[in-house]
Amino acid sequence: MKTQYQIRNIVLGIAGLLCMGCQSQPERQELYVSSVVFPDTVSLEEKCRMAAHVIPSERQLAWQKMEFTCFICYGINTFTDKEWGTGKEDPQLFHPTELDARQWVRTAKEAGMKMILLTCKHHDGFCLWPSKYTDFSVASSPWKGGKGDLVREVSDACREAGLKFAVYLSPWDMNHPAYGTDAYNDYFVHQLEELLTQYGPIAEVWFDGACGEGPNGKKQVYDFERYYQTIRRLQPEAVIAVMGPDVRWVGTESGYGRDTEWSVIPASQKNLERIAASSQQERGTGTFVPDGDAMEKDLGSREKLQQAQGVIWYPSEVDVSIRPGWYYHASQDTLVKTPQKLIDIYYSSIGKNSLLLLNLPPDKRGLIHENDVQALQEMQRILRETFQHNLLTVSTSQKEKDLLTDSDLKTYWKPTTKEAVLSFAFAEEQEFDRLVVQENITEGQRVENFRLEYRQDGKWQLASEGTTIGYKRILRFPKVKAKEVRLVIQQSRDVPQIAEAGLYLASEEEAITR
Ligand code: FUL
Repeated sequence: MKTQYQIRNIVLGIAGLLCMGCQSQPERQELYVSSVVFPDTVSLEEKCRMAAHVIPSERQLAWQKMEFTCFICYGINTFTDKEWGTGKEDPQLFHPTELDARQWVRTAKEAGMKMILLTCKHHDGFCLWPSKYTDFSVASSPWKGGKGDLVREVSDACREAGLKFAVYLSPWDMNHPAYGTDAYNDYFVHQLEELLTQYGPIAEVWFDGACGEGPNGKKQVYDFERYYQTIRRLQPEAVIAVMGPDVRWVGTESGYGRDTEWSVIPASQKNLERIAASSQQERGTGTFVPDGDAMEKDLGSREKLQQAQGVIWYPSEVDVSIRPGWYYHASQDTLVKTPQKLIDIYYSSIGKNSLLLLNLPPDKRGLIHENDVQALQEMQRILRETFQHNLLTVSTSQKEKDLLTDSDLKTYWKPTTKEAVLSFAFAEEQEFDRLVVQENITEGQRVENFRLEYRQDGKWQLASEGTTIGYKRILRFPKVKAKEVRLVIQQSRDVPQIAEAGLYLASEEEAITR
């Protein structure tokens, strides 16, 4: 197995031209799209170097760049006031009176979210579109006289507003009589086919990890490989999340990601075999079925690499609800997360190399409740104020400033060694308490330890420090005032490529300092 590399040798001649900090000689580098299997005898240093050259697939990169996305949990549970249904509900219960998908999309868009993921079918099996393959759907409900199609309304509203659309289809189905038999896998694939062919481009397909019993008391063996093939065939640009090969569940529903978050993590022997077998058509991602413990604190450290026989690009998604529950409950109207809490979550997810998938559950009317809208608007207003002015744009370090503040991952600062110092000077003292930094992940994730220092009384002082950076890392620290600052890369798996950086002074309304 270990002889089959998914290596793409790429001559990065142009890299030297793109970046003023780079070595000027064209450099030959190996990049491994999505995964690499380590050779039999290889040192830890070499494993680290190889892991630092694993890069995301195009679909994973496009997904990561969205940063902030919206989850909509809506369905029969909304009307029964439950979190999980039974599959025995009367479809007549589904009866929104003022449903407005455009209000959902507007709310998400104004908050800066780039995609909406809709629970097209939850564990109860009730479908929000009129599926040909079951009556347990909106077609049997009084909503729009049984003529409604919520998947259509949400996907149309997304397209109109320029947001991406994504589908959550629960493999667990408490309603379908075939659940627990092979015939259910056919049913599930048929439903996927409906969703993936009738509603335009799909950016993400989300498979929940929950797997319980169906109506006949049996559990289902899901044919994930067949599901993945169906998605790749019909929507090749869609990432497959959670119980899928492209996007990893962060391991908690709290909204708080890891301080050290590697997008490159070891793959099990079984998955390495699958990857090796599927490398031709799928660059290694076609049949990777998640099987590790997503909740472990450490997933990708050097210690983990030491044990590993191969690694995969498998970035983290943080899913969390704006309320205690995933579904709307009137009793939780006063328990909507505050703007400050949402901002804390923002820093702890997007600010820690994860994508944030924030759930906004519409109510029985079919609207996102006023309290939720208000909390979200406030969150966005405060964050906008914090990040309106990148102080590095007024630094006198012209070369670095141009590379690091152009919002382009592919122009980056690259030193000649793994440990390096990036300095900035200001004409006058500046006050700041937030650092944003991004690696050029199009050539891999590399940084293992870094510090932000500022000069005071002729001495360098620590402002803050972190471990991984990855796509994006934001550090919060008590306000400092200085004319000189420097980013010190203390440890890296290969020569780092710092694509973007920013120093900011937080809005006082964040009311959080660390
Ligand atoms: C969980 C489910 O069981 C919840 O109901 C919800 O859908 C959440 C996003 O994932 O596994």
